[in-house]
Amino acid sequence: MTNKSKTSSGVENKAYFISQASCPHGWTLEGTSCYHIGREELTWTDAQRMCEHHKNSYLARVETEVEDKAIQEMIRAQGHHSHKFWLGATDWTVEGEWQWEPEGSASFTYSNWAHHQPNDHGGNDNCMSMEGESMFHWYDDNCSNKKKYICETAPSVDMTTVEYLTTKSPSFQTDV
Ligand SMILES: [Ca+2]
Ligand SMILES: [Ca+2]
Ligand SMILES: [Ca+2]
Repeated sequence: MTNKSKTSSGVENKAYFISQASCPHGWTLEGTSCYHIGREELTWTDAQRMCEHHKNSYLARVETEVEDKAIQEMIRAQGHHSHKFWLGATDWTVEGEWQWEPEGSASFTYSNWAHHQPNDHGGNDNCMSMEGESMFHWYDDNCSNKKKYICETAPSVDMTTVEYLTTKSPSFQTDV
């Protein structure tokens, strides 16, 4: 954003507002969120708890294809492409109704399920995982299984205001 004001002496006062998003150390900025790959293998509930304990984050809510691709790219870049990761959705409340947890926190419009998933195998698949060996497609799986996981949190936004005066040369003082 640029804000211009002109004084009669031909001095121009310009102010620029620069906003810069940044993530905590060890987190990766992709688009409008910060992500962290939890490398130890935990149950879904323990993974969600671990995210909450770190930077007040939550298991990743993959709301758009752009976000999905960005997360996949980050996983590949960090060499974890052959692993499985818990994501933040469950159908714990109503079987077959998937939502990002905590319930109602984000709309569930985009999805990237693997073929024949979710299948609620054995009546016990209620948590969502992303599987690197299946081109990062989503599976419903037993929440008690242990997997790596992806945490997501909002970046901190620093606003910097840069202000300076410019003295204009006489030839430019002909503005109406
Ligand atoms: Ca998200
Ligand atoms: Ca289920
Ligand atoms: Ca399944």
